[in-house]
Amino acid sequence: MKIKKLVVDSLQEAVEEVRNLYGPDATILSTRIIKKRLIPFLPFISRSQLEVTIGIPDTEDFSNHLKSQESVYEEINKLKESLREVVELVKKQKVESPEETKPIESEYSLRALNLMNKLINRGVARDVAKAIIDAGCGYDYELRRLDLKGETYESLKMGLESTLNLVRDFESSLQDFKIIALVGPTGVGKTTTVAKLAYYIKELGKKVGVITIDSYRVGAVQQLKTFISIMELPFRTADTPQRLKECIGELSSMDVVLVDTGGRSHYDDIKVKELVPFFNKLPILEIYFTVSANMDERVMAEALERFSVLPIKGLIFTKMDETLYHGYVLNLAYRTKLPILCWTTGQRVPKDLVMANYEYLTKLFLKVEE
Ligand SMILES: Nc1nc2c(ncn2[C@@H]2O[C@H](COP(=O)(O)OP(=O)(O)OP(=O)(O)O)[C@@H](O)[C@H]2O)c(=O)[nH]1
Ligand SMILES: [Mg+2]
Repeated sequence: MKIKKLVVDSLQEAVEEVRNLYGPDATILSTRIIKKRLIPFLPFISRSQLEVTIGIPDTEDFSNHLKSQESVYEEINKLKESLREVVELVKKQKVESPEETKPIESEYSLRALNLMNKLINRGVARDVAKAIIDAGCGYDYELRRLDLKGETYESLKMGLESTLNLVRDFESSLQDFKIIALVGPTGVGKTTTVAKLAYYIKELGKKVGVITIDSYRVGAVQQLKTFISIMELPFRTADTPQRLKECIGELSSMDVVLVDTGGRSHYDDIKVKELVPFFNKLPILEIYFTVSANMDERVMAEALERFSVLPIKGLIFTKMDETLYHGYVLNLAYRTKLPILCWTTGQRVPKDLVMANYEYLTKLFLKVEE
């Protein structure tokens, strides 16, 4: 800041002078009354005047400020230019491949999009969610977009019915003798599910027997034996393929024979392949790949691939209560086209079992996210 002094006759004059000479930012710092001699050698002939001290802000400071502002504007302009180039590039790409870059939003009504997002948020892969929503939508000529065919629940159910396979005729298929075996990775809940299924089939008024080939783990045999004896159902242990065939023969008067297998790490190819001779040439056999719904979907798919040395007939998903991402279940079922037999929803035997049905699945995905 620069300091100047002015001598004026009045404060009014001082204010005007300061404004005119130094602009609106100058300020009066102090004033002092002085005596000015009218005739230099006659000190008693004088008059009073005002000496004003003025503060003038440094012009250099302003220019620096302006300069830094200018460089900010320059930067902004450069950014704008680059942004314009990016936008042009994107537009060009859109023209070159209209299908790939076509925004999905423009194809669907808001409520169809909402539903699709709901599925995606619960782990359903985009392509699977799209297939489900497409199947639950029709073209609305007024909206000029795909819209849900009915209310959300009905439309989602319709979508699921046309895209996913479920074992719907399980009860009626129990007319003839059959063997149902559960295979899958360790600890997913095979034994617990065998016990739940045994109870469910018994409650249908069918005769059911249970065999375990998980004979090398004493605890595992005991666990299932306890469940089955409480239900007063016949139980057998088979440690060789030959013994399994004998046990099946012994239980041939049953409507259903359930077979529990010991869990095998799907990374242990030898252990998985050990199962093959047990199920070789067994008639009327249905093998269900049992997997936990809380597993990563890539691990599920990998495990299924390894277990496919056996003729897998369908899928069972356990521990539905231990995940919110039920989409992984849909993804595996959709991609493999294998039918789902049932889900398990907790540890309680025989309670926590849901035989596959589209209503359950629909409600599962329409539940408000916690
Ligand atoms: N939360 C929950 N737990 C379950 C469910 N099903 C089974 N479990 C539990 O998972 C654990 C393993 O269950 P098992 O039935 O022994 O599993 P497994 O596949 O037979 O195991 P291995 O024979 O060792 O391969 C037990 O603690 C069960 O209570 C389910 O639907 N939900
Ligand atoms: Mg087991």
